[in-house]
Amino acid sequence: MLSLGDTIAAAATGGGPAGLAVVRVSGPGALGVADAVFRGATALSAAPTHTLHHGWAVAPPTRAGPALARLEPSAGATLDEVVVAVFRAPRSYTREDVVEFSCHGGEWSARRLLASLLASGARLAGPGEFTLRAFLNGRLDLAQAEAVADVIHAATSRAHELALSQLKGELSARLEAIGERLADAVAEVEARVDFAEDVGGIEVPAHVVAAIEGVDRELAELLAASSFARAVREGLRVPLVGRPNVGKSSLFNALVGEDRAIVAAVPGTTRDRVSETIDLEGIRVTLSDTAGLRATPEPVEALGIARTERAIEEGAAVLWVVDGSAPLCDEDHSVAARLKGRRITIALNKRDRPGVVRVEEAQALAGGHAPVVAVSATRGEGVDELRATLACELGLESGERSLAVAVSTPRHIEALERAKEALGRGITAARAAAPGEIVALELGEALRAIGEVTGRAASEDLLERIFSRFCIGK
Ligand SMILES: Nc1nc2c(ncn2[C@@H]2O[C@H](COP(=O)(O)OP(=O)(O)OP(=O)(O)O)[C@@H](O)[C@H]2O)c(=O)[nH]1
Ligand SMILES: [Mg+2]
Repeated sequence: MLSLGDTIAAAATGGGPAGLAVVRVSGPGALGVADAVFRGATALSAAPTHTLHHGWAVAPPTRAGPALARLEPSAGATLDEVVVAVFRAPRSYTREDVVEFSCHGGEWSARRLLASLLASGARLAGPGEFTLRAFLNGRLDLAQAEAVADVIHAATSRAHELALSQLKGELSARLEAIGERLADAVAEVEARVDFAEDVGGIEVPAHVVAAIEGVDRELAELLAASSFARAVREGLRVPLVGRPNVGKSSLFNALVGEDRAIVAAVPGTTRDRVSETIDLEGIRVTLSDTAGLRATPEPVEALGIARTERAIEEGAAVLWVVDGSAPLCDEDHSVAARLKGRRITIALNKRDRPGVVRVEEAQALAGGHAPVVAVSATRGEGVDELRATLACELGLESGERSLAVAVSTPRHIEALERAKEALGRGITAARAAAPGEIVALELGEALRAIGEVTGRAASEDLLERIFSRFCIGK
């Protein structure tokens, strides 16, 4: 997969109807391949970098056998009117020669253009291969390359902000700085070890231990902020739960602002889980309406309830809907038992009717700590306040929290946790006056783990795993 010698091509845009589509070619043969299909005022191979050329794309002489050739446009047939951008190495996305064809969007133009470029000698790019080349050629480091996919997939403003900051290299710069300090510490310890070889090992001096502890604190800070950053990147799941007929589906519809779930006066209406995404403080929260929790002999309802239980397990928190207009019953208490240990926000519903359940009572039901918001799902009253309370309970309310340098990817979090563990062992060893060799060994491991994030220490295997998750054309 890590071949750089050949020329790759792929559509960089999706296939739907659109004004434009872009087909990208990269590699040493990019200009030649492009010239085989481009008819304009100048040959692209004679064009300077960063120039635009207008012309026509035409089918090249086909290399396919006669059977295939019949299906393809004959040589010289016009494919589309195009604008071509030329980027010469190293001033391009991949640092190779790159040619980008802008053709008309829709089903056919890009597809035929790509087929023609492949027939002229390009190879179809693998998933993420343009970005992989940008990484291998040193234009981006690994964390930045991964941010490309995050920018593309960002579904909220904050997820986008986070991805852009990583793309700009802010996380990388911080980790490089941390890595350098650690490398200095390793070098100092190793120098002393070498010097003292004959004496039989040395202890690590106090100022080096202090430096290592400083790095450890920085990693701790990054990791502490990572769960919020991860929520920003991936979104959170919150199921609406409660006994049947309390108004879960009604409240779900009110929260998503759409009549998505079926509402009926019959208890046990909802069986399948219905999910919808809302934007809460710039973070994607997937709400799901679930089957009301109760003991039931009905097999289909029981299947629905099993799904509810799974949703409770998977959720970052639960929104517990309680009917405030009817006395609490055994079913409410068994719901309470099932929600033990979960983060809960209570919606005390049907506040348009005479209240029977007091706020304190509802709170006591959930163990005393959960916030309670009185709402009327059918009238849409209290729903904004409920949204705000839920955001607060999920720890999302801090609009000012900086995402400038944040670790949000599970791979990065895992690597930095490993780095921190190794550092912890190194610090313990240093404090216990263990020989410098042992401390250096642990520090080296921490350094390697940090290097996995930026790609300084990335194996081919790791790269394959990362880039195979990209789509073709990126
Ligand atoms: N007065 C009043 N009625 C409500 C309110 N919310 C829901 N209801 C009524 O309560 C009944 C049940 O509502 P649903 O939203 O289907 O309740 P559910 O919790 O999803 O019920 P299951 O799916 O059976 O578990 C319906 O008749 C709703 O119109 C409310 O805020 N005020
Ligand atoms: Mg329902």
